[in-house]
Amino acid sequence: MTYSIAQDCSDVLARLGVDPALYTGGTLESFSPVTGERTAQLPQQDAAAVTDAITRASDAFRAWRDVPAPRRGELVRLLGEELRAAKADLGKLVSIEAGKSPSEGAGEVQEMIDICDFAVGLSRQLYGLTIATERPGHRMMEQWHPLGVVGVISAFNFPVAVWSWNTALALVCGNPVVWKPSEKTPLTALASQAILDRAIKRFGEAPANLSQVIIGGRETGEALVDDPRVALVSATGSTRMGQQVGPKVAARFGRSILELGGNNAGIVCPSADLDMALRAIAFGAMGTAGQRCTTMRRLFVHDSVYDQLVPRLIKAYGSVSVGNPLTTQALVGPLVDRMAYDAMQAAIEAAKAAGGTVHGGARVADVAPEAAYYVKPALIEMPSQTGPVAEETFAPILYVMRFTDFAEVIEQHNAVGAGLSSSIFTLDLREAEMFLSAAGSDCGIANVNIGTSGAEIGGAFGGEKETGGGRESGSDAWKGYMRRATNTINYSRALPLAQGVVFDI
Ligand code: UN1
Repeated sequence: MTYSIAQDCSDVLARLGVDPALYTGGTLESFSPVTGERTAQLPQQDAAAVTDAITRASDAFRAWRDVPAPRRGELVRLLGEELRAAKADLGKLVSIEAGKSPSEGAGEVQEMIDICDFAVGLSRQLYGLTIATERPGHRMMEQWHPLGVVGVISAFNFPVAVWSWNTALALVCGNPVVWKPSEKTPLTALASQAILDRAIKRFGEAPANLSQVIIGGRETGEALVDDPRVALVSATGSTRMGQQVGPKVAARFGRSILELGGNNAGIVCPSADLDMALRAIAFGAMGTAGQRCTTMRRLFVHDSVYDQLVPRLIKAYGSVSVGNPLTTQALVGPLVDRMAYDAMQAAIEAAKAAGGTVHGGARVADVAPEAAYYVKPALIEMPSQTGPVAEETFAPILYVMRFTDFAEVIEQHNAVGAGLSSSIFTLDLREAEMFLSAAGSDCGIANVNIGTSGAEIGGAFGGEKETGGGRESGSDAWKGYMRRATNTINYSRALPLAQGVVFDI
């Protein structure tokens, strides 16, 4: 029997417990970037269905907010257990649907497990402060309360991890979730929901509709964004998408967490460990076929080490394996679709026109059917930061530039719209600390001697400027999913007013 990706996909979905009615006979066609073949036809929902889902979520909120946070944590602990059991299958589905290598597919599920562990601990640590008051016989404190319905809009490239960052935190914080996944990756969303449903069943005491998935087009996302009952919209995608979502949510005084574009850079200094830098840059720029928001897209190399490092990088680009992530050990899988391929080729042409020297970037046609888009990653030596270098192209293109002056390179580094991730390769303490200082990298993530991608869940994840300013995942990102109440309690028999104001009646 010949291998059929559609068959493989429906076998995995069956093992994950997804109801076939959810992915057959509908109008949303789902394709695997691995072969370009159709894998499913999903029934779609419309804006009215989203409104109904928000109504159900609002009911769930009223019950869930009263469940003690450590009990809510128990549900997330069970979700972590279910994810551990489903890791191989869900990882494979990520490979089928997003084209990731098996290791990266599994890594994405591991990220989901990690955030569950984090959130379980957090469920006993949703601390507020006790604050000294200026009045005798008074106590002042703050409490963190559940916020309300959380709307999650996620992108194709991390189809499930980003949902889990939001959902694990939202659930322990007392909030239900309505999720609109990318239309390119609906199957992993259905699978994640099925996994969570198993945890909810085992938990036994959760209100109905704590988590709902919306399969549908743009109008369903808009319905989430526009509905005032959605207290928080957490949206991952392009800066253009964020420019539309942010003002709409702000206009109704909702909260948003925006995780938008990145144009992440590395800086290689004279003292850098070049072997280490080479490997970090290779993974950062070529891994996941350049389709992480944290992918390294710009590289500044000091003039004194340029000729040692860049020829080796070009060689690595030439020899990196590109191919089917399901049937080969290739490190670089497919681009998500034809549009991504066209955007990559347009950027390469623009870079050439701006004086760039291009290595790689061509289509690799012999590894897959015509409808799949595999490319050799491109390394482009640029005379300066011009043309397409200032823009994020969601494909494996690394623009490489020389520098001589440290202060100037920091300026160049920060002279783009996005501000997500950044890294410096140096053994010089002054350079490293300067890069991490207030006058250094302007990004939400700044690393030393590691690449720009592959952040751990324990840190807050997100970036500044056109990246949108939101923070998800670790550290105190949970505060974005709760509302703070400041409480002052008078246990005296008098009523002193603050600031010494007198008002005797
Ligand atoms: C994304 O590309 O949207 O830091 C998220 C990383 C991953 C998450 C990327 N942990 O590369």
